[in-house]
This record gives sequence, structure tokens and C-alpha cells, in this order.
Amino acid sequence: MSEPTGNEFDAVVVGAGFGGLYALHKLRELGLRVQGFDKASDVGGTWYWNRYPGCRCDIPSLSYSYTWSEELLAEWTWTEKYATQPEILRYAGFVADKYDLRPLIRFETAVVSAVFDDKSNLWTVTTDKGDAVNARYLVMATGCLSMPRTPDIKGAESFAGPSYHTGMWPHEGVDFTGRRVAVIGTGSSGIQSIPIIAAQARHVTVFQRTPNFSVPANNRPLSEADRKAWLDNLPNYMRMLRGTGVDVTEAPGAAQRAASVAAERTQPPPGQQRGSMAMALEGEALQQRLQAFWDASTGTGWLGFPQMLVNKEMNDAAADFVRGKIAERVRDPDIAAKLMPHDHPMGTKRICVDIDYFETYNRGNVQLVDGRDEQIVEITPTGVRTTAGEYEVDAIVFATGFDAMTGALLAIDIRSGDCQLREAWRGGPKTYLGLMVAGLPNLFTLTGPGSPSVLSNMITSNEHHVEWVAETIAYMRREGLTRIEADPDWQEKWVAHVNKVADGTLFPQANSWYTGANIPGKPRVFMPYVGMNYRGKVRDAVEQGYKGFALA
Ligand code: NA7
Repeated sequence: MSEPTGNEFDAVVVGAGFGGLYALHKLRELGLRVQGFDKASDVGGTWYWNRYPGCRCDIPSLSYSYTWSEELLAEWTWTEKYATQPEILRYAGFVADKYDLRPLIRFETAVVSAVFDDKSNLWTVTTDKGDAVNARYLVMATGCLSMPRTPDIKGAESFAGPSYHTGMWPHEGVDFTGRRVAVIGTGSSGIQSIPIIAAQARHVTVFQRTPNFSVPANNRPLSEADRKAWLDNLPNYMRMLRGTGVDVTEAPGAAQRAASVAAERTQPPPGQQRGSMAMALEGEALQQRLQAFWDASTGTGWLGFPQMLVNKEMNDAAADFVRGKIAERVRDPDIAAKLMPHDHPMGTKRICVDIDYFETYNRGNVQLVDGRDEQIVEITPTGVRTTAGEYEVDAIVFATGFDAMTGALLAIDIRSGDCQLREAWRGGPKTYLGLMVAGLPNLFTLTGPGSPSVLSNMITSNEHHVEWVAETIAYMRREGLTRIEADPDWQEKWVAHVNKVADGTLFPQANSWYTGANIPGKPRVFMPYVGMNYRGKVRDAVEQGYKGFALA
């Protein structure tokens, strides 16, 4: 490799969230000259931007931690079962300080293009500041939920008051005291923020297009005993993680296991049709199991309820159970009915984990506008007009989600020769193992589409990908190789496998952001990988001489 000058690096890392921070650390540890970029003015990624009131992680904080450093595990103490956004951001800052990562990052700098030169095997990365840097390797740590999306509602620009997107919340916070607030959207961000906004504002009007399944967080402070139990169990957790490579929450691998048990089986053995498996749990035993899940407060761990993601009857039973709980939480039966989801199987949109969400509708200052009765027509200077009338408000909160999983990658013009990512993914994202894209050598997509990503613990999945990238680069340097790329045929096989596994589940039945359905015109493809033993498959590819990759 040639001696680097000021703008020449061995690796560029785009994004300074949990994937990017670890990538910078790990690659520098290998002796690489690394350069990071982030649009934000500090580290944290999605946790830097999502500062809306009530923002928390829906994975228990003890598991939402890096596992690569024993020192870190020993030195950091989470205070609550589900950490707040400020605490998670402090954690990211703590890691950056401890490992001196900030000097490696150019902040407030967005990468706008990346072009690979076939002759030199180098990427040229340009930014909105007009910089251009060269690097052998390009690591895209751009995040899965990092492109906020505000819907195109007629008249939005005419609104006289302030409007906010939950994913771009002002750093100084917002005081809603005495104000009438519209909240548009009832996904996780809406469900987390509505109770806090309602406690402060004079009045809140919630515009719900589709109700969501949400279960109580039963959040609580963490004790020293919780922490000790966690650390004691860590070796088991790590073994499980390294072994299966998928974990949704405290029940590692639950969703993937449930999904793929049926999905990967092309021919179910006689007498073991999906329906009959569900029948193993019915009547009182089924109700007891549901109640046990409820009592255990597993949050998104509900995805691990037996057969829930592959068997509609089982899903209906779980959905009925949770709808029953909504009825108990909301005093007015008509409002409760409107808050009950019926349009998608439970878990096929992300299950929300809330603190007093449904109870908030028992307050006198909260009104629900249900999209099944009346639809938003336009935003006026004074409020939101629906097919039934106008709602006057002083402020609007868009809790309307993200262009998930592909948005941040496609925002950058990435190309190599004839291959342009935007073209290559016109019909939906295609990757090999979620790690690389055929035609784009030396570019790695951390937690990319086609990997467990958003259906796993993002921190540990990022760790897995970073370690794979670092091992691969170390191997290439040892072997004197300068180029790695995914083989197009193996990529096609992987994409077909990802789809086949998903098709064996109920996931594709929902209009979710997992399938791109929340963005008009986005191709309908189920993007995360829900098959079994993802890490094993990645490991196999390496052990079989980087099967499916071409190295030169
Ligand atoms: P989500 O889960 O995508 O939720 C967005 C919400 O906004 C959802 O209720 C949408 O309704 C609603 N929405 C979107 N566009 C509109 C328009 N035009 N009119 C009315 N309502 C609209 O995003 P979140 O930020 O809440 O959560 C994203 C993830 O972040 C979450 O899953 C966690 O992993 C963390 P729809 O359901 O599409 O009918």
C-alpha cells in the first residue's frame, strides 16, 4: 500500500453511531489509517438525532451494550431497564472518550458520493464540504433508521406554528406548556412521545393512521443485583450470541428461531403441518402461556412467542390477548376499539414497548383522530384538516418514521464502473450476506439489508459485522490482496434465500417499514434476514475460503 498523504486512508467509515464507533476502533487497532465522517456534530448516530420526549431503546439496556471490551462492561452502569436516549447518548460519548475516537471523525460533514477506481482499487469519497479522500476500504455504518421521513401532506409549509420530526428533534428541547399539539403517527416514536407531550401540553390531538401493538415496558431502575446477574450470565449470553448470531432481546434468537423453524423447511414432515404444531398449545395452556409472557414483561421478546410469526392461528391468539389488555387499559370502550390493531399480524410491524401509552387516552386533554373514520386532507396555517373537519393546533409533531434500511445508503451516490447502487437496488436491495454488494468492491454495509439487522440487537449485530470486516481486511493484508467483492451469482442465491425465509413467515403481510411499504414508490421487499444461524452462515463462507466472494 502506498504511504498515505493527508487525504489518503486505508479505510473510511461513514457514520459515528455504534457501528461506526466500533469500526473506527477496530480498524485503527489493526494499524489502519482510518477516517470517519458524520453529519452530526458528535457521536451517537440515531441516538444523536432522536431526542424526542420519551425516547428510549426498546431493547433492555443491559443487552444494548457493547460486549467487545471487558473494561467497558465493568465501567459502565445502566440505571434503568430501558435506557433513555440521553443515557444511551452518554454511553456513546463515554466510549468515544475512553478510546479517543472523536479525533478520527470529521463531524458536520455528510458524505455525498463514493466512487471506486478499478485500476487502483481505491474509493474516492467526497463530502458536502468539498473534501475528497481516498481509501482502500469503505465501511458504511450509516444506520437502518437514519433518514427521517416527513410525508408529503398538502399545505404543510403553510402551517404558521412550529413543526418537528421526532427523528430530528431540536437539541434545546421543546416546551409544549399551554400549547395545543398535533401528533401525526403512532409507531414507536409516537407511542413513546405522546404520554410525555400530553402531560405537558394543553391539548394533544393524535392522528392515528394505523394502530399498533404495544406492550407495557414495566420500566424500573436497575439494581446492583441486576447488574451482577447480567455480568454473571454474560459468558452464556456471549456463547449464545456467537453461536447463533441472532438475538432479539433477552430471548436471543427468538424471532428468527420461531420464523425459520417453519420457513426453512421446504417440505414439512407428514403430520407436522404448521397448523398442527400450533395445536400443541391451545385452550387453557395457551392462555396461561400468553399470561406468562405478559407477566414476564418481555417487550419485543413477544416476537419469540411460540409460532407467532409463522402461524396465523397462534398469532391471532396472541393478538386477541394483547387487544384484550388494551381494552383493560383504556376506559372508553369506543376509544379502546379504535386503538386495537386488526390490519396486520402481531409482530409483523415492530411491537412497541410503552410507558402509559394507552392510559394516556384516559386523560381529558387527549383526543384520538382515527384514520379509519377520517383522513388527513391538508395542513392549514392553523391546524390539520381531515375529511371530517379542522383541528386547530399550535404545533405539529411528525412521528412519521424513516426511509429505513436503504435510505441512508441510497442518499449517497455510490458507484464503481457501470455499477451504481441506486440502479442496482432499483427493484429492492440486494446484498450477499447483508455485508457486501456485487459490483462494489471493498465496500461493506454494516447491518445491511439481508442481515438480521433491525430484527436483532443492533449493537451486537454491528459488533459481529465490524469484527467480520476487520478479520477480512486483516486476512487480505496478510495475503497481499487488495480487493474483495461479492459474487453476483452468490448474491442472487442469498437474496432468494432471504426472500424464501421471509415468505415462510407472516412478516410480508404487513405494510411495514421492514418491507419499504411506508415510502410511496419504494419497492416492496422484506429487507431483514429472519433465517436461522446467520452467524454460522457467515462463518461457513469464510471457512470455505470466502465462498461467494471474489478476492484479488
Ligand atoms: P414508524 O414505526 O414507521 O411509524 C410511523 C407512523 O407514522 C406510523 O403510525 C404511520 O402510519 C404514520 N404515518 C406515516 N405517514 C403518515 C401520513 N402521511 N399520515 C398519517 N400517518 C402517517 O416510525 P417510528 O419513528 O415510530 O419508529 C421507527 C422505529 O424506530 C421503531 O420501529 C423502533 O425500532 C425505533 P402507518 O402505520 O404507516 O399507517
